[in-house]
Formats: sequence, structure tokens, C-alpha cells
Amino acid sequence: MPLRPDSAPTIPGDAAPAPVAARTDDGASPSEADLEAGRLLFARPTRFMLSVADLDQLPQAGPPEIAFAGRSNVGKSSLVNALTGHRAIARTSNTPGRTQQLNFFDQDGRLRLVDLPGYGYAKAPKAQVDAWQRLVFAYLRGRPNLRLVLLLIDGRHGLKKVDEEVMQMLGKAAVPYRVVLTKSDLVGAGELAGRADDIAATLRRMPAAIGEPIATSAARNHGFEELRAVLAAHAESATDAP
Ligand SMILES: Nc1nc2c(ncn2[C@@H]2O[C@H](COP(=O)(O)OP(=O)(O)OP(=O)(O)O)[C@@H](O)[C@H]2O)c(=O)[nH]1
Ligand SMILES: [Mg+2]
Repeated sequence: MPLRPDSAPTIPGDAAPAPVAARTDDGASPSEADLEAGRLLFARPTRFMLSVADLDQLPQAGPPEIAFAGRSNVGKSSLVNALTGHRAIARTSNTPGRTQQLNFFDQDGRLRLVDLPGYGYAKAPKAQVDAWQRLVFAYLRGRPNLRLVLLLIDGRHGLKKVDEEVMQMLGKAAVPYRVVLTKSDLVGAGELAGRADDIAATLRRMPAAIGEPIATSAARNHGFEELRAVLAAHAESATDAP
């Protein structure tokens, strides 16, 4: 995993980096053991911790964090729900701009999931959009125990300019990210495969991008075994957890 450069800005709420994960997430297909680790981790309870509207409200450093980032309405909160097997631990909506704060969820004391407000939503008042984006980007660039960003891309639409800007920002900050395609139930298999190939080609020239896109459908509960395995590779081991 790339190391964060010393010059990277840090933000309040953190001290030492979290311990190194037991295994690395190198983007390869998960083994049976990885899948089992994912099943076990997410069979354990998920607990909503807090919502944060400002950087100085961030919780103290704890377990490794995985952030769910992407354009407004791409399905970030739905992904948190499907991944953790909850109907509505994270609030979802048809109306873009539903999630307006950073929402932290604790996964069995071993991992934290961070559901972010969406970027690229032009219809809210500009001052509000600017404030969300500043908060999200500052968190993404400067959180020392952020281990992985899941960068969600709508399977129907593919990459937009703003997604590539976020990829470049994550690359500069040396924050590893993995692309997750959402709403695969709304796209034909051939079209989805073509879109995944196009994105994979872009990712190959992006620093800090890990592996191939993972296709998911929260509506059909598809793709979550692999995603759970990827996340489990970043969790503190069961014996480290309190
Ligand atoms: N068909 C289908 N709809 C989905 C899927 N995932 C999310 N949706 C729908 O997409 C809409 C937006 O989902 P959210 O999870 O609220 O999206 P979000 O990215 O958290 O949105 P913001 O918080 O506004 O940035 C909701 O109406 C969801 O029901 C999916 O896999 N398939
Ligand atoms: Mg949301």
C-alpha cells in the first residue's frame, strides 16, 4: 500500500496511524479464506457512531476507516446498508443530496465505515454544495487512518469528469481507492462489462487505484461477498479488537 507522503496535510481528530492490516488488499480476486473473513466480519454487528458536519468533530483515531465516496445519488448509503445487511442503518433517498454529513459506522470495533455526502450535485444552494465538498475533500485528503476509499460509479453512466478529478486528488494524496460500480441491475450485462473495461483502462494510468471495478447491486444484493472480503483485508484482526 502506498505510504502517505510526509507533506500530506493532516486534519484534527487523529494521532498515530492505525495498525497495519493483517493482509494487504492488492486487487486480486479474493480467495475462499478472504471470502470467509468477509462473511465473519459482517456477520458481526454494525453500530451507527456519529454524524459529523465539521472537521473538528471527527472522532479520535481508532480502527481503520473505509470511506464511501461518489457523486450524489450514486448509491453510497444503499451500499452501506446492503454491505452490513441492514435495511436503513444509513439513510437513502431518491432525492440527490440526502446525506449531508459524514456518517461513521463501527463494524465490530475492527473497522469503521464512513458514508460521505455526494459530490457534483449542482441543485442545492452553491454555498451548501461548496461546504459539503470542502468537508469531504479535506477528510479524504487528510485522514491518517483512512485505509481505502470505495469510489462509487453509477453502472449506467460510467466515469464523469468530477470522478476523474477525485481520482487525481486521491492519487496526489496517496490514498488507495477501489472503484465500485453501482445499480448493476439497471444495466445489461454486456454494457456493464464494457463500462467496467473502460474504467479499468483509465485506472491503469491512475496512481493509488487498486484492482478492477467491482460490480454491485444493492437492489439485488449482488457483489457484496467480494466487497466484504476486500474490506475484511483492511480490518484489525479479531484479536486486536477490544
Ligand atoms: N435499482 C437500484 N437502485 C439503487 C441501487 N442502489 C441505490 N439505488 C437507489 O438510488 C437512489 C440513491 O441511493 P442512495 O443510497 O441514497 O445514494 P447516495 O449516493 O447515498 O446519495 P446522496 O447521499 O444523496 O449522495 C435511491 O433511490 C436508491 O434506492 C441499486 O443497486 N439498484
Ligand atoms: Mg447518501
